[in-house]
Order: sequence, then C-alpha cells, then structure tokens
Amino acid sequence: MTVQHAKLKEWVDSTVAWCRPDTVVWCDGSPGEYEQLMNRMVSSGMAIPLKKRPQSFLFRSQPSDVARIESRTYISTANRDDAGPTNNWVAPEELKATMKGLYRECMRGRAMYVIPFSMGPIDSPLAKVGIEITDSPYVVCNMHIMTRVGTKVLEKLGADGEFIPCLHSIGAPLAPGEADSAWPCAPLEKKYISHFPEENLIWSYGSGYGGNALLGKKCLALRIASAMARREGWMAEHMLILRLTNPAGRRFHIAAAFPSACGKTNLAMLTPTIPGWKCETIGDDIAWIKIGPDGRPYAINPESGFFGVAPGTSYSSNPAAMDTLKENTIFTNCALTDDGDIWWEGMDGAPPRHAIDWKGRDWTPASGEPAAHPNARFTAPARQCPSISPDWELPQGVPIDIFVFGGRRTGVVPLVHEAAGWDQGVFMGATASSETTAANIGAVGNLRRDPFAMQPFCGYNMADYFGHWLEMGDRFGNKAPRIFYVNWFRRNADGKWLWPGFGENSRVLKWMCQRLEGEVGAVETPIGLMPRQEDLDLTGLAQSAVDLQELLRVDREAWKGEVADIERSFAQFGDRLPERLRHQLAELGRRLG
Ligand code: O2Y
Ligand code: MN
Repeated sequence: MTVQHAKLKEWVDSTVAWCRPDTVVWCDGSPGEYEQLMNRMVSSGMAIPLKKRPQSFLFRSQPSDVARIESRTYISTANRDDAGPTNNWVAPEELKATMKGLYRECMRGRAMYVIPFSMGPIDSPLAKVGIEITDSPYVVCNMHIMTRVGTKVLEKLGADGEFIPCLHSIGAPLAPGEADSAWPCAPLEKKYISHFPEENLIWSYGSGYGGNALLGKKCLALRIASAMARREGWMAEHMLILRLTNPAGRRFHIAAAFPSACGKTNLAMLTPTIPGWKCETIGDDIAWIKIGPDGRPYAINPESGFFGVAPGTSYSSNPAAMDTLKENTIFTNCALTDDGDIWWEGMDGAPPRHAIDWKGRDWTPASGEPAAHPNARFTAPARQCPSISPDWELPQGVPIDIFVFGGRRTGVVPLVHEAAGWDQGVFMGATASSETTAANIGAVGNLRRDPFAMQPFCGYNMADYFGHWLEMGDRFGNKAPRIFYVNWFRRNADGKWLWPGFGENSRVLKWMCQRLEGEVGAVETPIGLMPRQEDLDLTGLAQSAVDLQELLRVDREAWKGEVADIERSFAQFGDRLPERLRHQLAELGRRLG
C-alpha cells in the first residue's frame, strides 16, 4: 500500500526509529488480516478459540491489567487550570519527557501495527480519523470491531487530511529468544494514558486493556473529542442513543448519560414491556452531537461495536446483547466452561459445575471467588445486534428529542423527574451522582458525583464543559431537547429494589415521550416536574411489586443534604463555575425551604 500522507509517514517513521519494532504492519481492516492475527494469537497461547461460538475467542489479561485506570490517566494542557480539578495533570514537556523515556525501544521483538480508523461512518460529516500505532495484536482485532479500520480511511485522508495520532505500547519489549507471556504489559507505576488536547494527541503506555489501549473509544471519542467539540461548537458525550417508536408510529430519539456500570448497554437494547412500543439501538456508550440544518441536535454513534460488561448480562437482563454475542466476539476475562464456551456470574441457568476462571485456575461454585472478573468484557460488532436500528449508520445522525441523565442511587433520588427548562436540565447533568460498583475503580458503594457521566472522560476543565452545555442550549433555542433524570436503583428500607428495571424502564420512557406530546401531566416539586402515580403506565405490572409512592417520594431533608454535597462539589471549580448553575443551586435550596 502506498501512503500519500507525508505527515503520517513522517510520524510512523519517527515512531519506528524510537520504539524499534522488528516489523511494521499497515492494517487494511480486512477479514483476512483479523483471521491471521487471531490465528497467531491462538498459536502463541494468548487467545483461546471457543468451540461453542464461531469465530470467537477468549483472552485472559494479567490480574494487574483489568480496567481503565483513572489514577494513571492524564489531561496535559499548558495551563493546569485548563485541565481543571477533576483531571490528573502533568505539564506537557514533563509528561512527554517521561513517556519518551518509556517508549524508547519499547517495541523490540514485536511487530508495530499502524491502524487507520474512522470514528463514525466514513462518509459522515461528523466522523473523525485517527491513526493508532500499537504493538498489541489484541488491540488491532478489537479495533477492527469497535471502529471502521482500513484502506478506505487512508483514501479519505488523502495527502494532507487531518488525523488524530494515537500512540500505544504495551510496554513489554522482548529480548532475543525471550518467551512472551499470554498478556504482556508494564507494571502499574509505568502505565500512562495521556492526552494532549491542545494538539489532538494521545499517548498510552503500559496497559493492553480496554479503554487504556483501544484508543478510539474513551481517549479519542470522549477526552480528545470533548475538547475539539467545545472549540468547534458540537458535543461529544458519554451517552447511549436509542429510538423509541410509539404505537402511532411517532419516533423519539433519546440520548442518555449514565456513569460506567449503570446499565447503559441494557437500556440501549431495551425490549419494551408495554404493548405497541418498539425500541431500536443506535449506540450504547458514546454520542457525537452536532446542530443540523434545521437547528436541531443530530447524533451519531462514533463506534461500530460494543465493549460491554459481561457479568450480569443474561437473557433476562438483555436478550439482544446475548444474541449479539453468538459469533465473531472477543471475550476478555470471562470463565471457560468444560465444553468450550464462556460463562460469567449472572448468566442464565445454573452455574457450571466446573470451569476455568479468568485467572486460568480450576473453578467450582464452591471456590468462593467469582469465575469471571467483575469487569470482564465482550467486544462484539454492532451490526450483529438484533435491536440495531436500520438507521444506526446514517451519516447525518438522528435528531435528538430527549436527554436523560441518571445514576445508581439506593436512596433519595426518585424514579424520574423532569427539568422545567434547559438550565435546570444542565444543573441535573452537572450534579449527577452514582454509587460505585465492583466494575468501577475504588471501593464499592461510595457516592461519587459524576457530572454528565463525564468525570473520567472530560478532556478539559469540567466547569467550562458546563458552560459549553449552557451555550449549546442557547444555540438550540426552542429546538432544545427536553431533559429528564432517572434512578432505576432506589431501594426500600429492607434493601429491596423498588423498581423492576430492564424492559419495564420503557414505562418511564413512555411518560417522557408523552410529556413531549403534551399527552400526560406532571406535578411541580422542589427538584423538578414529576409524574403523578396515574401518569405512569403500569398496566400489566404486578401493582404489589411496585411501591410507586416511595419511588416518587421527595424527601426534603435528604435533598437538603444533597444541596450541601453539591455545594462542596461545585466549590472545587471556584470562579470558573457558570453563574447560571450557581443560580440553579440557590433556587433548589430556596424551593426546599
Ligand atoms: O474498563 C475498561 O477499560 C473499559 S471501561 C468502558 C468500556 C465500555 C464502555 N464504557 C466504559 C466506561 O467505563 O464507561
Ligand atoms: Mn462508558
């Protein structure tokens, strides 16, 4: 393949000179390339082919390399305040000097892959081109699924098109004759996931896992893209996108932001339990949103696959996901059954009597440890999803009617409330919170403010990001989507879930759609507009199973505690916090009395 792009060739040549790989492979994105790499990884023992699922493979990472690592993730801007208080910061010269030292000869004994990829359909006006350089064949195969890889991207780039350089190394050079391990990577203190948003540049070192290594996803499509979006007047959001069609055929497009491990993939693939309503999936994790010619916000899913949390996924929680995973899927850190299939906690049916756990050890239900890691993952093509919308790759995207924010809260936050206007909606996003689970970093059950579910993914000062949302609302004017806040996870005094969740969430989405159509009422409360019990369609739900009064209860005293916590969280932004949000907080306090 002849590469026309001088700047790209120069970057690849200088990386070769510094990292010293044994060979360089320009990826063409073909099925043959995927198959060849997988075959090699099977031969080396890194990948295990699954007898029960065609073209599917299991990988086991090193126990130290099982998740995104926020403590090793950096936003490196010239001025510290431009990264803001929620990001780790090191000055660009210092970080680059440290990382250059690590990158030196780091690919010895390995092949270096150059992956041209597009985030978004190649012909979309919202798409961006990235080039990932990596020494991990596992990363190449995952990028094949998660992004559009190949020669077409280079053709689009031409001789001087814009691209985002993404440099990745697992940080494990091989000496001549040295045997490789099944999951080579560097120790924690040498791992860096670094972003230089002022020059659209990503450098990642030392981890081969997920968001640390598949650089198109969190690094490019959220951290770098959020900074680009602010400069260029669009939005890069940690949001699923779905289309809901009512029995009359009216379509509603919903973009919803929830912190990691709050069920975004499940909601994106919802099977409505209310008759006549249909849900289609557009995306499960990231939305890029731009104002269309008619002044409305249009969203695309920049990805082409799902990198979903496996444990808890089952035919009862998410049948569409289960059917998506029948073939052509990469599984990471799941358990292996004796008949050559994968398994994880929460899958349908009884646990296997024996399996090999994610660490490669014999496992039985009596082992006392989970067989799959809580952050075990599947990487599967979006096109295989039975609920995928025929319009999921529309170049111009779909018009967004509704934004939803939410989190996992066992108390205080009701099932659903609606913002009375844009500023109140932005305030709801800015104050979103969630309790951590085993799939998050840190202790289980801690309350964490996660504004817009973007705390780990905002590539600049979060206060300026709030300002960008306010500004976008001003530009949307009367075309602005309505904003809602949901909590599927409230429990009663006995610790029991108050809401059944999953497909039943369609009842709450129905109320939102009916609000847009003026078909259903709401009452004003100190925290926003809420349905009366009769406004929610509960037909067919065992009434005794749902304590709607408790689900919709606004506990003023508990909310005063929220106000105090929000004040603390806002204080970290100092003068940079938009006045309009300060005003919203004061108004909430006043309404609570
Ligand atoms: O742990 C990782 O590396 C993956 S994190 C992730 C993956 C897919 C979708 N969302 C997330 C997230 O943390 O929000
Ligand atoms: Mn996510």
